[in-house]
Amino acid sequence: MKRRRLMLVLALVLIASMVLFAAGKKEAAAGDGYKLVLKLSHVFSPAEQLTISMDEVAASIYEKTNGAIEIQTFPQAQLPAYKEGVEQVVRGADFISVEDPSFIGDYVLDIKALYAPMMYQSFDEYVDLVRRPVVQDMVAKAEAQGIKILALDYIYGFRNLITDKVIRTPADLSGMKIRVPGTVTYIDTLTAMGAIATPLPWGETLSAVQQGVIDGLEGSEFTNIGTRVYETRAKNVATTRHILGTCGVYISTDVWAKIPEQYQTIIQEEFTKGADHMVNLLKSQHAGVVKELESYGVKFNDVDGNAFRKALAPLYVEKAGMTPGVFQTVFAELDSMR
Ligand code: X3X
Repeated sequence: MKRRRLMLVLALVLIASMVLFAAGKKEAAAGDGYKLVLKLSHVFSPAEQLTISMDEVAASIYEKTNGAIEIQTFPQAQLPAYKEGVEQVVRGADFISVEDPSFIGDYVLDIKALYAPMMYQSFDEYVDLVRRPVVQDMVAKAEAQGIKILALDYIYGFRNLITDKVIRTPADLSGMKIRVPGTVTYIDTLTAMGAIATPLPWGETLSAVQQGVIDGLEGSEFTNIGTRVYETRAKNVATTRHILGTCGVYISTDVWAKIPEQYQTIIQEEFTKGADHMVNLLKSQHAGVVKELESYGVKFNDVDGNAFRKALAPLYVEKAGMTPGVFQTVFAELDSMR
């Protein structure tokens, strides 16, 4: 008798907890009526992992917030991108800009010590560094400028020279017009390397190569394969690895502050997970992408790394407005990893 009574009580407790859980779920599903639509803009093409990752993160956030946070993604600069995209964030639009950190350099000068040439030997070093105090200080400075940084490590690969002739030394670049994204970091880097840095939006780049307006560009193997650079006359890749191509994810601090905390947590977690997934995926894919590019006639060659490092040395000096010693701090952190 006693046993039966115990079983009955247990069954009742189980039913009650299921009812409460369902009610709670329903409440979460119905939510509090909060709804926010954010437009996310970047310049990458549909076949590139950055685009795929942004779509995956947006879908996951939508699902985990029961539709409360809807991120509409716009690739290939369909919406304001590059500098103009970051300006939308600073203006407080319901907008997420996904650009490399050099586009934040106008607001946080110290970023020039993070997104600088020939700093990193691996993806992992950069992923580790962005979690260290010296970079978190930069993140805090960005927030003071109205830019909430949700991620910095959507890495799309080391950028190499992609040209119509073999490049091994800075002298080989003399007189060559090499396309770069339009920030001081890229312009200064390719100029120091010996080229005529030629800023162009990505959308105009491949036609400019084909028409001979420029002699080449610089980008990663993932860019090369994802946007079919290999179909142009620029079939020589000089493995300078001069910049680690990576994107950050930026939203207005004012917009961020209005988002309920439980949704902020989901958004942050999903963008963090998305970057981690993309880094691991691209690390595993790189060798195969190189082989595929070679099968399309792309030729890779080594370069005189010391000559390029010597040419780039003047760039590691703090410019006016940067925190004194910030380069040394970054170098010390990187040395501690090696
Ligand atoms: O701000 C994001 C990066 O600077 C984009 O670099 P870019 O303009 O060389 O484009 C890379 C391509 O993969 C885009 O499809």
